[in-house]
Amino acid sequence: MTGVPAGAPGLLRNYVGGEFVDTGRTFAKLSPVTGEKVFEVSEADAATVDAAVTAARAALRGPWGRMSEGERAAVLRRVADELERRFDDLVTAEVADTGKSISQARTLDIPRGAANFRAFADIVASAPTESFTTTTAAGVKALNYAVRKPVGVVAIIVPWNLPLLLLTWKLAPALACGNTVIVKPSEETPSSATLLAEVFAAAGVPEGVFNLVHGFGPDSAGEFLTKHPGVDAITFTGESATGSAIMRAASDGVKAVSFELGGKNAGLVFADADLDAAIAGSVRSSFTNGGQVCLCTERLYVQRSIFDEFAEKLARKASELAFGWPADEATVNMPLISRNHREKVLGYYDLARAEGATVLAGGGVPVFGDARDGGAYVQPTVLTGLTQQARTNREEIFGPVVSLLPFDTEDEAFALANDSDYGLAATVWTRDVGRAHRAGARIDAGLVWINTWFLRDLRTPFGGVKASGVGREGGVHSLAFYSELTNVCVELS
Ligand code: NAD
Ligand code: 6OD
Repeated sequence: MTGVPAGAPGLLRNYVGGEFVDTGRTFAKLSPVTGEKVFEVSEADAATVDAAVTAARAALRGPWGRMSEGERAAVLRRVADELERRFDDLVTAEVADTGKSISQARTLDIPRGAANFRAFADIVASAPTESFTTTTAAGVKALNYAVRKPVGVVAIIVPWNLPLLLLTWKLAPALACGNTVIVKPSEETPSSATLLAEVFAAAGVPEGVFNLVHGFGPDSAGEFLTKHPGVDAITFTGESATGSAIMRAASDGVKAVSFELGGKNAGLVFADADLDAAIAGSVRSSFTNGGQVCLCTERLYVQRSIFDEFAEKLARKASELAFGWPADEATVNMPLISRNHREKVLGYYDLARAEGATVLAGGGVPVFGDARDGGAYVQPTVLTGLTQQARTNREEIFGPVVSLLPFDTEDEAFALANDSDYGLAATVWTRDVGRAHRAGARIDAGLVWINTWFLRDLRTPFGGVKASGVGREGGVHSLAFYSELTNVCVELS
C-alpha cells in the first residue's frame, strides 16, 4: 500500500482541440510519498499552447458559443455525472500526485469537483438579469437591459495543493458563462486534470472547449499562456509573487485577471470560547492537507488566561496526528508536495529556532524505516515564544506549522490579526455574539470564520485582500468575472 496506483499510465499528455497531444519533451512527476517517479508528463511548448488557444477560439464560434445558459447548465451537470462515474480513478490520481490520504480525497477533493459543476450550473441558470426603464428630461422612454456574454478564451492556472477542487472551482463558472478554456495544472499535480479531459470527452463537450497544457511557469506553458495575445482573461491561484509576474504579463494585452494568492492567516482564540472545539478546530485549520491549504492558520493568537493550557493541549493533539500510508483510512498527516518544498518548510523550522521559538511539538522529519523515508514528510509543528515581527510570523510557510502568541484584549487581538501583508482568511473562536460580529467587521480578510473553519458555500464571495488576491469569485461574483455585460437600450417612444 503505497498510495501510488498500480498500472498507472506511463505518459500524461496535453489535450488540444479534443485530441491528446505528446510534444516529445517530458518531465518526471515524483511521488511525495516515496520520491519514486510516478508519471512522465508531456511538457507543452509554445506551439502547443498556441494550438490550444486557436482551438479554444474556434470553439467559441462553434455550437458551444451558440448554446443558451440552460443548455450549458445541462452540459455541466453531465460533466458532474461523468466525474462521479470516474470517482475512484480521480481519487487514485489525486492521491498519487499529492500523497494526501485516500479518505480526504474521497470526502473533500473529488466530491467538491463534482459539486462545483452542479453549483455553477444552478447559479448560471438562475442568475438575475438587470433591466431599467428610463424616462429622459425630454420625456423619451427607453428600456435598458443587460445581456451576459462570455469573455472569450480564459486561461486557468492552478496550484498543487487541492488540484481538482481548485481547478473545477474556476473551470465550472468559466464554462457556465460560455467561455472556452486552456487549463494549466501545476507541474506537481498533472493527473486529475488529465483525467478531466477524458471526463469532458465522455460528457460530449464540444472539442476545443476544454484544453489542457502541462508544464512549468517561467519559460514554459504558464508563461506562454499568460503572454499569449489570444487569451482574453487569466484566472490564477498560487503564490503572491507569481501573481505579480502574471499581472505584468497580462498588462500587455490589458487582460482581465482574477487572483487567489497566498495567506498568513490568523486564528483568534478568546477565553470565552468552547476550548475543546477551539483546539479541535485549530488542529484542523493548521494541519489539514499538511498545512498546504491557503486558508490554513499559521498565526494563532490565544487570550493570555488560557494560553498555557491551550498551547499544551494543541501540541499534544498535533503530535498524536496519525502518520500512515495514504491508502490507510486512519491517516491524517500527508507529505509536503516535494523535497524542494520540504527544504523551504524545514528552513522555516530552523529559522523559528534561530528567532527564539520554543518548539512544543514536531520541528523535524519523521523517520519511518520504510520507503516513505524517500518522501517529503515533516512533523506537524507547534511553536511559541516568537515575536509578532519574527519572519516566521510574517512570511507564508505553507506547511504543517502554527505559531502561538498571547493577547490580552479584543482590540489587541484584531490589531495583531491585521498586522500582516496578507489578508485571506481568519478564524475566531468565541461564545460572545457581539464580538463575533465585530470580528467580521474589523478583521481585514476576505473570509472570517466564527467557531468553524473551511466551511464553504459556493454561492458566497471568495478571495483575499492585500497581497492575498485581486477580485472575488463564488456565486454571482464568478459570473461577474467570467462574463461581459452588454447593455442594450431600446427607445420605446
Ligand atoms: P505557484 O505560484 O508556484 O504556482 C501556481 C501555478 O502557477 C502553477 O501551475 C505554476 O506552474 C504556475 N506558474 C508559476 N510561475 C508562473 C509564471 N511566471 N507564469 C505563469 N504561470 C506560472 O504556487 P504553488 O506553489 O503551486 O501553490 C502554493 C501557493 O498557492 C501558496 O502561496 C498558496 O497560498 C497559494 N494558494 C492560494 C489559494 C487561494 O485561494 N488564495 C489557494 C491555493 C493555493
Ligand atoms: O473552497 C474553495 O473554493 C477554495 N477556493 C479554497 C481554497 C483553498 C486554498 O488552498
